[in-house]
Amino acid sequence: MSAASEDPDARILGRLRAAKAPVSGEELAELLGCSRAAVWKRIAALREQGYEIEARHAAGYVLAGTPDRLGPAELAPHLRGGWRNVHWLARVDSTQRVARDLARSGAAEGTAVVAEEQTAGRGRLGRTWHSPPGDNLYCSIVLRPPRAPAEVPQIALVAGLAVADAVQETAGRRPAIKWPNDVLLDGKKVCGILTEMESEMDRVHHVIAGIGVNLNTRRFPRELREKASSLLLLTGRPVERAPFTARLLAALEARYGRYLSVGFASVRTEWESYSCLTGTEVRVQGPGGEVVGRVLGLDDDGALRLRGADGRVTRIVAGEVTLRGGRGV
Ligand code: BT5
Repeated sequence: MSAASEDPDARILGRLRAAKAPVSGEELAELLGCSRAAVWKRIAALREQGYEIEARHAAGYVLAGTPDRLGPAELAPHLRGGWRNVHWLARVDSTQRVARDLARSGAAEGTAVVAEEQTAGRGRLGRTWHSPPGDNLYCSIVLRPPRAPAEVPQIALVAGLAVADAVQETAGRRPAIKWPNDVLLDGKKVCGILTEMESEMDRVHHVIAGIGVNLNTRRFPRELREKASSLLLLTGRPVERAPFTARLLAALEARYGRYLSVGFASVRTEWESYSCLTGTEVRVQGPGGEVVGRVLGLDDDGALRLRGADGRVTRIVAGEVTLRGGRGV
């Protein structure tokens, strides 16, 4: 799909949206450099996609309603930063797979893939991400950090901070982050982040930051009901998905840019201010076995620091955290 700014449908919709009065077919033809008949065909195609475009006799076209979709025409008016190359798909196995393929064929940093529905949405460690159509955000972004592979886990933390920014701005409430990558509102998981990379020993080819945010889901499958929720369920207000997506991309671009220029220290303090684990007793299931201790915070490089009963401090780089004596989210 072409960049949003070049999309003729986006230009028609942009003109209609900005107009205070009906816009003539002649004016739209001039805008696009095509015939009035070609404009008429495009209008018909937009109606097929769910746009309500009225034709007022002898006056012109009026946009009376837009479908709730994350396509380029809907997203373009909201995008704020430099990342504007957004590929939209109605239905896909996983946006991670599409973004990886784009990255392998040279897609630039900031290229994003957004889908209305995922048929095989992925979590970490082979788990699945519940991705019903139309309600939420499923997004994967290509990043090319000039960093060593060992530093890449920090990017999941940067992404978590960006999601927390966007959730706070939208819900008007402060979310919590559960290390490493869950964003919670009222103790329920509203977002998951999956970062995957392809690299050599000392050089990262690309990182795909995959972000799923439950925006407008009203009903979760039984097995998720206790621990998952959506912004709609928690705030009582539906979320307009296009502005939310634009907000998230802008937040990620800003946070990631600062991380690259200033380093992880720029992320650490703010990340810790969102963390719901600091000071709590946790159990961490990691690649090296189980560790139990009280969470002290993040290390300079993003590792989680725990103090065990014997006073020793352990650094955790990867793993599953559960609250001791309580349930994990
Ligand atoms: C994650 O994994 O939380 C990462 C999820 C990343 C999803 C995005 S969507 C866009 C992109 N494309 C993809 O295919 N993936 C990324 P993890 O920490 O492993 O958590 C997975 C667990 O969360 C599951 O085992 C469920 O228990 C729970 N879960 C599944 N779907 C959920 C949902 N929609 N909301 C909340 N929790 C969910």
